[in-house]
Amino acid sequence: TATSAPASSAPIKVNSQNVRYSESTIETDYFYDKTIVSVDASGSYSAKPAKVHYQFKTQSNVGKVGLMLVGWGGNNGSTITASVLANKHHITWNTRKGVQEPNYYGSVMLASTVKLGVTENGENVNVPFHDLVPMVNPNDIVFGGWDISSMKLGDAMTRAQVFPYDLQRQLYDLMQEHKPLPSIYYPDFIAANQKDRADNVLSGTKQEHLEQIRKDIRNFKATNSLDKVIVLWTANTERYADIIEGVNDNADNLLKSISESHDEVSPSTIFAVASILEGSPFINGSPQNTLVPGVIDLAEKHRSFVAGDDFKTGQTKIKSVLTEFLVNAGIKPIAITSYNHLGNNDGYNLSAPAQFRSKEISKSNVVDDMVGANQILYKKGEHPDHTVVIKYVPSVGDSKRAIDEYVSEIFMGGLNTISIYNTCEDSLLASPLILDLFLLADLMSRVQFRTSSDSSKPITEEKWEPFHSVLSILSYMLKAPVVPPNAPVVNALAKQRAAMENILRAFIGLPPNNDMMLEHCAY
Ligand code: NAI
Ligand code: DG6
Repeated sequence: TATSAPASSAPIKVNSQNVRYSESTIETDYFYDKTIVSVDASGSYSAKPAKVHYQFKTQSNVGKVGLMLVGWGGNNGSTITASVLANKHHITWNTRKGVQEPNYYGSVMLASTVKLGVTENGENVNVPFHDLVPMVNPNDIVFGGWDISSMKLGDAMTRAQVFPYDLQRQLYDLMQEHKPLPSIYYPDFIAANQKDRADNVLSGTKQEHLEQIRKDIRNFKATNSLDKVIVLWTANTERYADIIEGVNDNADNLLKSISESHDEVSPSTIFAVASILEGSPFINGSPQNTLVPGVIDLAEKHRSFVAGDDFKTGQTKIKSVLTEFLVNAGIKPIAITSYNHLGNNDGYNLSAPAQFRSKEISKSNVVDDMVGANQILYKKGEHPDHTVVIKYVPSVGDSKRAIDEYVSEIFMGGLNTISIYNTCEDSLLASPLILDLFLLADLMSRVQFRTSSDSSKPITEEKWEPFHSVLSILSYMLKAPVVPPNAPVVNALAKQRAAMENILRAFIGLPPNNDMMLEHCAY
């Protein structure tokens, strides 16, 4: 069958004594450069360059990987499944402008490139991002998942009203072969207006729910002969769970609370716990605090992977670019006012105050790192005014409208106002992020490292370690990145992309990319 595989360059082989290839692994010696700074009593800085020796080992055999979506029958869930099927079967469709080909636009891994290096003549050589290291071909992903709505995926795609009719028509039968598994429904956590959808729900206690979800993951893995399953929450936004001492503050208390069906344990937290216990990476694409301290603690204990929160699609992505530009240009944003309205089921759910509040929180802290890094423009603790408004307007459907105003203080007390109006199909921005999150989570579960604090001495540590359970490398795709304890949160988009790029380069023994272009500085 013809497929629309993501564009690929020739395989990349690194010629270096620091890189060793075997049939199933890529092993590298890597020297991580950093600058250690200390401040003395008089406030003077002392900066000292330092090198840390790492060894990375990447499993190059990707195996067969499944993706289980919670909220499979929603707009994002049905759209990403349909898109991969369209690419896999190379389904084209007629539009008023002509024939449209399927593609993976909007996925950093599948539709963007990175500079691999330069030719002898100093010309840049760019390669597809996903060619840096072995990654799953998206067309090979096996999809599964759960939904509180029993609708089969063909009908769910029709309900979503995202794709044009000619594409829906061709995908319908393929999609209709899939039906979401029954899911966990605690009405207190999502908007009351979702009640009519909930016709596919598990009965029983929270402990029984946990066991059923674990069983579903195991069955899915066995039935499809998978090497790994990744679970991703793209179900409705829940209200925040209260963090209560003795309830969800550590792993043991959380497991006990589940066994007692405690009210503050949300459906998404049960999915996270089930995934951790099954060794499946879990990603939270919604804003609520699914990854309560007890979940992080459990993931650390099981050396399982988690990431979150909330897909970063349009408005916030622009915010994390524009604010970085303004602040790094020495311009001081003093007010960021963001409105958006949308008419899909996500918007309907967010029209309830508790669910809106979760989204308001995840959308509100997205410029903190940029503001906090410039002590010339902002005093300690000072922030621009930041307002977030979301309204439900059914008639616009999935076509979200975002309106933003940035007011900044410029030279000598002047003011600069930038206004942005952005229209986009919400699910077509979010769905490719699901692939990026999946691809990177899978990759990170195939990498191990060991290190020494003194690069002048050989690494004596025998044992290979996985990365920390909280995958902050996924931050580029997430509005409110959860990071390992004590790690700083980075929201600035360019930094997040550079981190992804340079970490992947490290896995194949290449230095971080920079644009110094020293090869062009001589006459
Ligand atoms: P949607 O409302 O179309 O789909 C959500 C699906 O989840 C529905 O089919 C619903 O029946 C199901 N569901 C609700 N509770 C469930 C549970 N406990 N278990 C299983 N299924 C459950 O929403 P959409 O547009 O797909 O968005 C999904 C999530 O992604 C929302 O939380 C949204 O805020 C978040 N998000 C979406 C973005 C976008 O651009 N589309 C961007 C950022 C985040
Ligand atoms: C209204 O804000 C609906 C939301 O689910 C957004 O579409 C989503 O959070 C995307 O937000 P942003 O800021 O990344 O465009």
